[in-house]
Amino acid sequence: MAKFLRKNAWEKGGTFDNPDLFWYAKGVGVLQSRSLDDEGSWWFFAAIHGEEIGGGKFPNWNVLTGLPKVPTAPIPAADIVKKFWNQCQHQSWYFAPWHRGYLIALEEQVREAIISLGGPADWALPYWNYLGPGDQYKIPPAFTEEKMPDGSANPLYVTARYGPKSDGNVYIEIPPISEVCQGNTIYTGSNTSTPHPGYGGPRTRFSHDGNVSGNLESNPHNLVHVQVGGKDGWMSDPDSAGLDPVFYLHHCNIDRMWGAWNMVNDNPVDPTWLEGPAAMGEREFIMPLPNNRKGWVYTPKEMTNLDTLDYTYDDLSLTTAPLPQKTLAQRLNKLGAQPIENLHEKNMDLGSSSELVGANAGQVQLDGAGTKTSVKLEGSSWRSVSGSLMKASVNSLPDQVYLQLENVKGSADANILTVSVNHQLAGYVSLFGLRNASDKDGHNGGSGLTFILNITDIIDNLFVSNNLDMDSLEVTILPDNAIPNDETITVGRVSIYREQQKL
Ligand SMILES: [Cu+2]
Repeated sequence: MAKFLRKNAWEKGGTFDNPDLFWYAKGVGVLQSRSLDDEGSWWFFAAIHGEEIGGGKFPNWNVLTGLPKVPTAPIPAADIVKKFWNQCQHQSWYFAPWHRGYLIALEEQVREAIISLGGPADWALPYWNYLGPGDQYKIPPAFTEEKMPDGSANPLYVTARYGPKSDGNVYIEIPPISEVCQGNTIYTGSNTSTPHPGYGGPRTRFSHDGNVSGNLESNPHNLVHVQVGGKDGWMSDPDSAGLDPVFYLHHCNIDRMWGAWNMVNDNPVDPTWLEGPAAMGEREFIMPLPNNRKGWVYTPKEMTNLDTLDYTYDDLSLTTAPLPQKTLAQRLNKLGAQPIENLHEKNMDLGSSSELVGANAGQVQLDGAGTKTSVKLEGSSWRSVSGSLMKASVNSLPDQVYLQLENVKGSADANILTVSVNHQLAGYVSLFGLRNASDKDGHNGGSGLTFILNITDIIDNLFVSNNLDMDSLEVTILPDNAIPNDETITVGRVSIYREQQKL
């Protein structure tokens, strides 16, 4: 039996009548009263996630506006900073396990503070299931009240949280946010329902920022961040996100989704994943605990199974995403392939046989009104796509087709791009992490973010309507929010790939 049960934050209407939220606020208040250089402080924990928002050396957070006031001193000793700060794993197969350990440590710190105030010894971090029914797409009201019920300041209240329209109304838009990622059956790699690089992210080394997000990280995770934060909100940038108390409820839900996914899918067994980057001589995953401020070191292997940890969730059912078998059967039917039977294998791995079938002329700069670019298709490889659709059957699976926005660069994360191909919606991508990924002096050399969208359905529609014989595809990229005059967002190249499938 797990000792601690993480429950839905929207219980009791998401107000302070929910004891999990009431005590979370109280505990956060204690952590916020500690100084920046205290390993058990709110500010120290936010810096563990990331603090390089000013782009130089600390006090980077002095660029932040809004309440509560964020301290920028006293800075801990250099070796402490080096060991703990700027640790979060993004665009990486370590994304889920690193954040699981981070939440466990934060939860222990908050629980210890709650107990010191006479609160419940079994308190656990609640989750915000923005994809749940009813009002749950809205931020729980306890986060938007200026005051606690007794009239004291509410530690969960943050002013720099602006919502999807950047007007202060904080909620999650569904779509673009969805649970589609839960249908991917492969942790690192692709299958018929969701594109590369799999559910959990691409194989990387220690990856404080990177290039391509896995499906869980991409949607819902990245999209929720910029929808909550909005323009200049703390949640919109990984180097300030950990300052907002709602961050941990968002990540608690992401952790719950991973737990639910594990009810039917397996994590990697590759030792480089299980042992983590420290086994390769890189930084270790390390968190200060209340009784161990020097640090608890953990590996993905220790995070892989909820049964071996001391917490669980009141709800680990997530079944809205269609199973890949079902999607493949539907697809074959649509393409006129008969009969569909024996479609029971669980993992339909696409393998690594992908081929470039076209690219646009080169870099494009995004425009607030939408940017159009033409992707020229290469004759022979494009004919392989139509050929595979023509002879589609259970024994000869049709190609998957992907659109790639390569090396997207810019200075602000708070935007979502709507991407269309020949006027059909291809998908949405969030620019969370863009500033970091574009920084030439940053961890990733400034190569930007790359987004991969599965456009197989669009291609199937063109095929079924007899319109696949063409020289180019028209791609439109429309930013959600206006791009200010002093910012530019560029896309290095727009390309299209085909990938063969096998059962
Ligand atoms: Cu996050």
